[in-house]
Amino acid sequence: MSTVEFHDGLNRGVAPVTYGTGDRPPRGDYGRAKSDYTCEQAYAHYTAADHETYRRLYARQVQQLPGLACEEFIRAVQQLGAPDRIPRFDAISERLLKATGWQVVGVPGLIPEEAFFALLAERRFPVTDWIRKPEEFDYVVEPDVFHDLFGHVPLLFDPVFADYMQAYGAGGLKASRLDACELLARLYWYTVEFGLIATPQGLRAYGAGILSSAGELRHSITSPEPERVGFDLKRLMRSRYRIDTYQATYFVIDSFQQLFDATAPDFTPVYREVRDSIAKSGEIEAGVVLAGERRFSVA
Ligand code: HBI
Ligand code: FE
Repeated sequence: MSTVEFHDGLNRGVAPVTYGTGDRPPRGDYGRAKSDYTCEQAYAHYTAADHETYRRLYARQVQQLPGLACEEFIRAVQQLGAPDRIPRFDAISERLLKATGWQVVGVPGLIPEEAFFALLAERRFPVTDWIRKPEEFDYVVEPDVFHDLFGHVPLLFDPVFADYMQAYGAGGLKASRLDACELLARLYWYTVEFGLIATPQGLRAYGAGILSSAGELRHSITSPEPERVGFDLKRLMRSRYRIDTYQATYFVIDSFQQLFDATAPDFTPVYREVRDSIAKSGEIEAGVVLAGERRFSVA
C-alpha cells in the first residue's frame, strides 16, 4: 500500500492510500483545504480545455453503458446535469440531498483514510475538483473529477447503495481504531470501485473504477480472462488486488441489499477471523479461484 505525504504546510501527516500514487505527493493544492480536507470547487479555474475533456470523457462513456452498466446507474447518470461541461457540485448536491441525504463536497485530491471515512459517515462524498489533462485522456493515475463524479456519484442516488456507503464510512472510522484499514480498503476496492452485480439480464458493473473506464467496462463484463466469483466478505478481505491493470478477479453481488447487510454486523470478529485465515493459509492473489467457490462465466 503506498503512502502519500501531504505537503500542505499544515503537517497533516501521511495518508496510506490504496491507489497507485507511488510516493509522489498527490496532485492538487491542499493548501486551500479546510481541516476536514474539503475545499470549494475551484469552478473559475476550469479552462475551456477542461470542460472539453469532461465532455469527451462523458460522451465516450455514456454511449457504452447499455448492457454493461447496472440499471440503477444508467437511470441516475443524468442527475449529473449537462454533459458538455464540468458540473457544479452544489447543483448536484441540491438534487442528491433530496434523494438520499448525500452531498458532493470538493477535495483537492486523495485524502487520508480517516478523513475520507469521516466524510462518508456524514453522507458527504469527496470529489476531486481537478480534471486530467488531454494527454491523460485514457488513463490518469489518481482519481480526478471525472472518475469521482461520473463513477461514484450516480449510485449515491440509489437509497440502498447510499446507505451502504454511509455504513462503510462509519465502519472505516472503527477500522482505523482496530488498525484494519487495509482489510476494509479491500472491501471498498472490490465493491465500490470494481464490483459487479448479477441481474436477470446477466452481469452488470456497479463499481466506479469500471464505470469510469473506457476499456474496463466492456472487459469486466465480456472478457473470458478475469475470474468472477460470488461476493464473500471474509474471502474478499483476504484477497490482494492490483492497482495498475484491469482486475484479475471481480466479486459479484446479487443485490445492493446484500452489500448493505454485509456491513451490518460489527467487523471486529470478522477482522480477527480474516487475520487468522491469512496467518494459516495466506492471502489470495488476484486471479486465483478457491475450490468450491461460486464462479460466474461469461457465455
Ligand atoms: N481520498 N479523495 C479520496 N477519494 C478516495 O476515493 C479515497 C481517498 N482516500 C483513501 C481512499 N479512497 C481509499 O484508501 C479507501 O479505500 C479508503
Ligand atoms: Fe474511486
